[in-house]
Amino acid sequence: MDRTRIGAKAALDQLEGWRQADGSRDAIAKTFRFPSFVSAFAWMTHVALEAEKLDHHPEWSNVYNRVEVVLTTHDAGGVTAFDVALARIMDSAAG
Ligand code: H2B
Repeated sequence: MDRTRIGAKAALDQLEGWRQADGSRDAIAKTFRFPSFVSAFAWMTHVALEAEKLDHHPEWSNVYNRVEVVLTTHDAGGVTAFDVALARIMDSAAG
């Protein structure tokens, strides 16, 4: 996998439930909701370890049972295959 920019539109074509991030950045976003704070945080812990392995890290914030995620590749100035890969990890871990 390489950090060639593919852009949000190409990434969104390959994913379910993701959207263009707010603002003018080339980034994709998704809101994840869980049954509880503990399940949200457990998911974040799992994803954090996978992100570290991939050396690709999310922008995210958590409020109670909700996690707001934005993915982009800072080195490339936009969305790459790394963002699609991390999005898929997040989706499959969320069940
Ligand atoms: N994560 C994301 N989302 N974008 C990057 O460009 C990026 C990263 N770069 N994680 C990585 C780390 C880079 O800074 C290190 C040095 O590999």
